[in-house]
Amino acid sequence: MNFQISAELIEQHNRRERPGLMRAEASLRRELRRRKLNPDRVFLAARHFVVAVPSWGLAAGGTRFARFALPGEPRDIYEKLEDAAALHRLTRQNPTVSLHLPWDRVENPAGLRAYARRLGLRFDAMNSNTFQDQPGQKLSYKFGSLCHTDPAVRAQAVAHNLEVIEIGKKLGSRALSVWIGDGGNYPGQVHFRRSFDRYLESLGKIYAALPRGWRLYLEHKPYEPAFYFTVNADWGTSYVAAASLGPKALCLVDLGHHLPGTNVEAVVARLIRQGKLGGFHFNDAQYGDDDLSAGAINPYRLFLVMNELVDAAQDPAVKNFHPAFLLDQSMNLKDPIEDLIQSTEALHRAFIKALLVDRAALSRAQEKNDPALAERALKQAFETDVTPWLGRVRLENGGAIDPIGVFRQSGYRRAKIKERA
Ligand SMILES: [Mn+2]
Repeated sequence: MNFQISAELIEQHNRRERPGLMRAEASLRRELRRRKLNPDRVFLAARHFVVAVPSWGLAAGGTRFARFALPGEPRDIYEKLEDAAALHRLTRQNPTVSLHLPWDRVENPAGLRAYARRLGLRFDAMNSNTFQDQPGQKLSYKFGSLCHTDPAVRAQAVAHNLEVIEIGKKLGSRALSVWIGDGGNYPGQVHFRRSFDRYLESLGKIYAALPRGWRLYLEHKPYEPAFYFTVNADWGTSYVAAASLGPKALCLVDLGHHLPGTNVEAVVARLIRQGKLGGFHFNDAQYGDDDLSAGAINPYRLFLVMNELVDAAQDPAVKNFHPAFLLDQSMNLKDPIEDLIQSTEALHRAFIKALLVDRAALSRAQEKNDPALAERALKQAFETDVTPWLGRVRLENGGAIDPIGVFRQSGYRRAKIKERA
């Protein structure tokens, strides 16, 4: 029997933390009533918050420069699910895992699905990988994959995506995320229009193979690995591709995939307006695709994104709005489980704060061209300390009030270092 974090330890911790939490929560509820908000309604919405975990976020990351060994890290997808289950025991907010093929070798999808079910987990979107070569691969992706000039390379990349869909079907997944590194480093290297034609043609074949009820997420990124020109570099390109493919194709917004200064929340609003927002890869960044913990650098930006989502969810005019939430980060320094706890908490915090925005006051200020009062409506919500509800929601759902405290005391990583030696 592999080591697990016990329900007794969580309960023991929660008993100790509970009185202080309840006092803090009562004071938060009083403050919200004073602002004429209904605390019960906000709490109910806050309770249902969940976010999927990326399988690659459970082991040591750091793909750009170097990887440092993480003692006790999972060695295969089964051990990654074991760690995801430990995370979910603590938060009760991470019930699904997103796989990345072929990084995750899935030889027996039915067996893996049963194993996940026993751990209380399900599978989220599948991720294909045609941005690097795999051992034994016939044709190279050095000069591209879905957009390659050679039809044989494109066919190989399409076939990989179809295989990922097939495995995803057996795992109970309902979506495929496609990010490609196709592009070029030098002016003249790639024909802009024709490479995009090839992108659409290849995606069309993948789209045609989507099972009923599936969605195709297109993820854009401005640069890296292609520095001069990237085929799907921005939300506009991504939108054009999704719109020309059809209703099952949607745009995925990775918070780190924007040039410095981009107004990401406005990008989100634009995609919502077009009925094309598929979901998110949440993380934070100082420069580019840094893949840091969500909200680590700029929690206000995260709040402003959540604000757009809450605003859209409450607007009856908005259609086709079911954004998927996935974390996408690469752990280099922190323990991955602690990092994912912190990101989940940062998202939950931003989401609850967005629920506190006085939308009537904000709307009035906007109509009257009153930037001071409009900003105040946002800042009042953002500056409210909703910490008591983070713990309270976890407690209500059977998780830990202080997940990192329990994780440290459990000795989980120490046990895994021994088991996985
Ligand atoms: Mn991503």
